[in-house]
Amino acid sequence: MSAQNEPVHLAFDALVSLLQQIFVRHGTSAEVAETLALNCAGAERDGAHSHGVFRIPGYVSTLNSGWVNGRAVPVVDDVASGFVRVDAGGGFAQPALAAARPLLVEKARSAGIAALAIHNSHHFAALWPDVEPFAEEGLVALSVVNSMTCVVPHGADRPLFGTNPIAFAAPRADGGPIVFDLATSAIAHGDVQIAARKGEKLPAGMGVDSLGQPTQDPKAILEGGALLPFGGHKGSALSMMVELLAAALTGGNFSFEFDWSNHPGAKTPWTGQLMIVIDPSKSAGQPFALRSQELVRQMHAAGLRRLPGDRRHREREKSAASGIALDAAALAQLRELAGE
Ligand code: NDP
Ligand code: PYC
Repeated sequence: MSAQNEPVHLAFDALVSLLQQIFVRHGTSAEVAETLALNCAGAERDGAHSHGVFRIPGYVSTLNSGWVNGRAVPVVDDVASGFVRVDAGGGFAQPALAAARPLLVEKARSAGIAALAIHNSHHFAALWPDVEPFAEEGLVALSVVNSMTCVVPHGADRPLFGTNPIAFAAPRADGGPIVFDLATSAIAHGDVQIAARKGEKLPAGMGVDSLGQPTQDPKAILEGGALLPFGGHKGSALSMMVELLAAALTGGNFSFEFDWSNHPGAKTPWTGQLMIVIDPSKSAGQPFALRSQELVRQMHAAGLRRLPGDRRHREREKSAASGIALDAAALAQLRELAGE
């Protein structure tokens, strides 16, 4: 390994503060910088590399392009007993979620279920950080967000859908919440970019080239090609559902509806996000957290070694013990972007 790429270990707080500096320097408010820095550093800490510091140059080029409003103040609307709407003002989705969160939780706890519809928002991050905290306070949360056209619907000829992730979190009695977060494309766009950068081939079945022919070359996918949904018609149906819930239901753009061509450097999809939060204390029978624990127990008894989220939490523990490992070149780039 070259000295340039030797890992440097950084404390979580140090990484957050470096990222905050970058966001503020490139035009966000202090509040937005804090929210995005915590999100991105949390992804890096958990080994969610496709949405960790790898994304920072994309955030910066987007902010510099004027495509996103880094100082937007979200407007929260209490529209019904179980429904909250937020206009993110052309800013990021995470500050909009933060602004609406107290009202959303209050509604979920009183009605048993509540939905949050965010529109006019940009989501450029992993989705699990949006749902996991709800489960940590005993609630069940499901969220979907759409992105940018790069996925060919199953049976179609050209890309239309985004990579459209679905994230879910539920409490359990004995241990951290059960969390999964997955793109409905066969692979996240971020991972294709990382493979292209490393010169690695992709597994078969992830995407097609500009002629619609199957390819394992990430560059062919990025340069005029497209991704496929995971699981054929099944993933495609889920991706369609995400477009409906995250865009049609919220008032946001479908993945194919925005045009960023006048903003060179823009990378963040301008779409929408839906969050559904359920208070399981309203359900019948044994407490939900005991039932979810029983399910996990049976899965382990059936031979399962790895639950979704296990790898991330192991990475989190490693980062807490020895710091977040960044390669020296990536850290140097962050310092430069921070103006250090
Ligand atoms: P992965 O395929 O890596 O993982 C999907 C889920 O499956 C995770 O919860 C993961 O847990 C779990 N998992 C993976 N392998 C196993 C296994 N062998 N056994 C059990 N569980 C497993 O994620 P994707 O590539 O689909 O998505 C990556 C990220 O990209 C997500 O965070 C997603 O939100 C983000 N994304 C964001 C978009 C946006 O518009 N903002 C668009 C598309 C994607 P673990 O994490 O513990 O490995
Ligand atoms: O990795 O597919 C992706 C993605 C799209 C927008 C943010 N991440």
